[in-house]
Amino acid sequence: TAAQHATHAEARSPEGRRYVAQPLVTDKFFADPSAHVFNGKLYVYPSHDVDAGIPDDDLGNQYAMHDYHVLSMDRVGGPVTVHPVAIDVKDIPWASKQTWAPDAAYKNGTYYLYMPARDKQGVFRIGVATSKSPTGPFKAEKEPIRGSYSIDPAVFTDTDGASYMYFGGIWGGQLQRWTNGRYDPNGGDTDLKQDDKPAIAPKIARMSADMKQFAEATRDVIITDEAGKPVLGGDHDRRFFEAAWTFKRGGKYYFTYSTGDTHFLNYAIGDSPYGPFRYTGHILKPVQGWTSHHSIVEFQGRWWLFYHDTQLSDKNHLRSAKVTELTFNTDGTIQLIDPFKD
Ligand code: FUB
Repeated sequence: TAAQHATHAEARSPEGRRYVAQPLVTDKFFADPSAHVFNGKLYVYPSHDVDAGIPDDDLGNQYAMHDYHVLSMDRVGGPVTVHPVAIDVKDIPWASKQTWAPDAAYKNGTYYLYMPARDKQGVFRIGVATSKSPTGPFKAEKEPIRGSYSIDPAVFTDTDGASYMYFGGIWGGQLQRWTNGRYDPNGGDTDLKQDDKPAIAPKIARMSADMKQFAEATRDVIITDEAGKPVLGGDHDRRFFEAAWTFKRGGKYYFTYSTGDTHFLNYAIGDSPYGPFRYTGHILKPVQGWTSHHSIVEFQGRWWLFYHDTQLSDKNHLRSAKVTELTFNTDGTIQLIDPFKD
């Protein structure tokens, strides 16, 4: 109603600041929104946040999600449809818990949902499920993607039709435990604690023709500084933490990500889907809540940043997806967004 709308527009953060955007959905919590345009309609594949009563810790145990819903809309700012459960962790044979940030892709009449979760041993893996509908229900493969690990899959399809998965996340996402190519349970809870060495790199692998496996060994995605040197582990304002998302514009590849403990969304630009990507700037200043996780999509001639915050709960693990317009400068750089108006 108009009255509710006015209330939202005037809503203020605990610090008394007003928000640039309002939650897309108010009766459920959705985070990590991965937006895609399929058949002229906008679909969002988010995490479905729930309160499991688990206190906050650095490993993210409070993010105890167990199913996914798809959101859809005909235009940004129009009504948002929340579709029924698309898949539940009990229907993912290899997974045990924590269905974290997903992504989706389409190829040859099939929709693919990519889902990170802990396997029965507690190790994060990435699996895929398929459907003939963009909103599911999705049917999971029996095993996770061979060679997959860690969290936050983001599948980018290039203009030549090749698809690539970017993935990884440090701290609770366990990427720091994979530095030798296999899982080291003693590999630490945060990062490598080598602040003067190159930061832990996110990963990329080209997808197989059936979109269900990696077609090659995973490679590091290198983010460089202005001198072309890898960003260092101690550079927490610029180094990769989680939430990879890649898009292409003007012939350039934009690798975007969250810096985690410094709460920025950043972008880095490259000439190939594999990188290297040169750090270029922040996209979004810190939102309310610890995590920041997003997607960027062109829809109906404009560019949109889907992101989340904790406006409705003020709890780190109960987040609301939002959308705001993203503006490019003529040189291809992105105008920094403040999630607050004042
Ligand atoms: O939603 C759970 C985790 O929190 C995601 O996988 C991370 O990117 C962070 O948003």
